[in-house]
Amino acid sequence: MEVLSTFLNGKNLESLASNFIPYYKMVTNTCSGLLPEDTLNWIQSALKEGRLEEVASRIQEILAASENAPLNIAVTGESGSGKSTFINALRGIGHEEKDSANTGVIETTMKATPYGHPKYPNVKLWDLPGIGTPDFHPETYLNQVQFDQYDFFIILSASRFTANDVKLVQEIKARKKKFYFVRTMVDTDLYNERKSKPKSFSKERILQKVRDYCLQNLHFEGMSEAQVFLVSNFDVSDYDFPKLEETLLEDLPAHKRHILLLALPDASEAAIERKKAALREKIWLKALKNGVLAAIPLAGFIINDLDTLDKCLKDYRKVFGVDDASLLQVAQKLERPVEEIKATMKSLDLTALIKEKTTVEKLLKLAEGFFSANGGIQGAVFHFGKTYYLHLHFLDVVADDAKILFRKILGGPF
Ligand SMILES: Nc1nc2c(ncn2[C@@H]2O[C@H](COP(=O)(O)OP(=O)(O)O)[C@@H](O)[C@H]2O)c(=O)[nH]1
Ligand SMILES: [Mg+2]
Repeated sequence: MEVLSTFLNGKNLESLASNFIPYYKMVTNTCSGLLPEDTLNWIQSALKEGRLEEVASRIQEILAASENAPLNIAVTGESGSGKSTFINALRGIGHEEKDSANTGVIETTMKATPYGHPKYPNVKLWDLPGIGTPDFHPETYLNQVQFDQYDFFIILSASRFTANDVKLVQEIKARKKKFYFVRTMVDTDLYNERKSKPKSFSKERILQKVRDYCLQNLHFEGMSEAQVFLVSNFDVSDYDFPKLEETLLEDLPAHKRHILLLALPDASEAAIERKKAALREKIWLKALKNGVLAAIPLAGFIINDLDTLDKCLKDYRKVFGVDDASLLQVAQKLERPVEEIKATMKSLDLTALIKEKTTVEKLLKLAEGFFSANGGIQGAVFHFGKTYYLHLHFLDVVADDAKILFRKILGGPF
């Protein structure tokens, strides 16, 4: 923030330019960041040369692209491998909800069916037809499902991967697309082993056995170097589900990573932290954009009225699944009154959040400290700083609520 305040007060482009990259790196130190290296360098020299309008519109473009990026995920595998259930799990919706992918039905169609993410409709999961027939031709199949529209492929199996799976993957590889092998239903493997051999049962050993078996099989079919993720579609916080999410995120380009990161279910504290870091970067970029614009005479300034703050808080609550509708769903799932859950949340009451004496005092102190450095606080600059901190404060409170809710879902106390 200091970098912005020095600039706003002294309009010192030289210092803004030289501080820009180190500050950006600091803000994004826990996430990988939306701005690629060449963009960072471009912004730095544009700032130095005072091309502020260009900087503002470039940042705006990048923010918009990250919010509107289309992401198409292909999910394939034999009928019964858990495709529909996996898709519902990634969309974070129950299998009995409306718009959920129908699970447990035998496939009859050869068409790919898209399922939009309920909160981020640009993110689409495609239920691809099974590939179980013996005379499977990967080339025809990929053309039929219009392979080029997908960002990557996920190949599911509930037992072992077949020659057809490998044939398909080799074709996907030849077309320079990414693929991931996912072995579903490991909860069933564990359950069965525990039933049949209760004395010698070891979770780790069974999982290792399943993994080795899958890898051996892939090897046998000609896939020597592969990774297999072991998951249960009924428990996305466990087994390799979190690792699968990490890997998908790592492999995507920055603007697509952002939208997937927001769309993934809040199924671990790490996932919640990831979202928080990504949003913190966005708040900083928006502040920088608005700060830069503020230096241009007559440019619009950041709006700080109650309606806008209310909308912003509501948006954060939605992103982290602590909005009214989500809380009601969780309450029903846990069979608890929704009021009881709401009573433990701090992000529900905007007025209280803003009025909270300590918070406001803290904000004012921070803002004053930063903004008085160069003598005198301009009204607009002060406002700007306060809004920036309020946004960060909202983000913290909402993310904390999300963690509280997550622990309750795992069975924590009320
Ligand atoms: N225990 C367990 N059952 C699963 C899992 N994934 C799917 N199922 C069940 O397996 C059956 C087939 O799943 P479905 O998603 O319809 O498979 P699809 O034909 O590939 O779409 C359904 O009864 C699901 O409830 C899983 O990870 N664990
Ligand atoms: Mg299905």
